[in-house]
Amino acid sequence: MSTLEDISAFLQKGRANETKAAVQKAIEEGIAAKDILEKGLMAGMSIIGDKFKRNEVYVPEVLIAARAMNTGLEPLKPLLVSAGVKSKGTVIIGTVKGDLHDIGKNLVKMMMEGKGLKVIDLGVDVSSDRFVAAAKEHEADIIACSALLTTTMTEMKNVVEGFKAAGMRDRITIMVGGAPITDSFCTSIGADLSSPDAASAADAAVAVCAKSA
Ligand code: B1M
Repeated sequence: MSTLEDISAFLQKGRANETKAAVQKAIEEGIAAKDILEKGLMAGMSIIGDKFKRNEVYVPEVLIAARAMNTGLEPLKPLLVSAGVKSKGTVIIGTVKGDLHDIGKNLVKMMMEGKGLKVIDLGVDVSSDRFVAAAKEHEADIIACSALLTTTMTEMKNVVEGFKAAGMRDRITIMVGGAPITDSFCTSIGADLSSPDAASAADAAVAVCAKSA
């Protein structure tokens, strides 16, 4: 197996230290940072994402693979910056006000990062005002709102209204997701798109950023 294949395989097994060591080996072999990222780390994460979509792996496997990805990224980050690999776009993510569920939101964040997006995570219990302020500060392309409760999903409408009130609605794509969220709910509150799972959300976010590039 090549070193890039090793990186992908270790990441899929969630073996963080081996992933990092393989990344270091690839750097020493002179493999370009962009290739280590795309053909090693992101290739492995993409396989995990597809398996997750098909229910062939579950949340724990995805979480440990994501942890391996983050560990593997450590030696690569300075090289990526100096090599000028640009992020594909900026996403502000958070679980809406009143809602403390963050496992799904964290998975969406990890999948998005695995696809090369810059993700600013506001955490849980995030108000409309905080989404708007963060979007301004980071010049975001996408707002990604997660909700797990039928009592908090309505808060997503406030996020949409918050961007309208700030005069930013036409410049921002608002994505919504979480177990109770449907396409028709998304349409009814005036959000732009909804995704049923983390891997689809990451694919959709990349497509949005590619269109506006
Ligand atoms: Co809560 N809880 N919980 N809970 N909890 C649910 C959601 C519930 C369905 C359980 C039940 O009754 N069967 C129920 C909601 C009922 C409803 O509203 N219809 C419920 C309730 C009622 C509550 C409390 C009110 C309980 C109480 O206190 N009486 C309370 C509310 C607290 C609050 O938020 N204010 C509460 C608390 C908690 C814990 C703190 C104990 C814990 C959360 C811990 C944490 O997140 N750090 C918890 C948990 C763990 C759950 C269950 C068991 C699991 C949720 C989860 O993490 N699933 C859940 C029951 C269940 O789902 N079986 C339940 C795994 C996760 C990977 O899936 O988050 O759906 P999910 O994310 C998916 C997709 O939805 C999607 O991608 C992810 C991966 O593919 N997705 C997006 C998510 N966000 C997305 C965003 C996107 C796109 C896709 O784009 C932006």
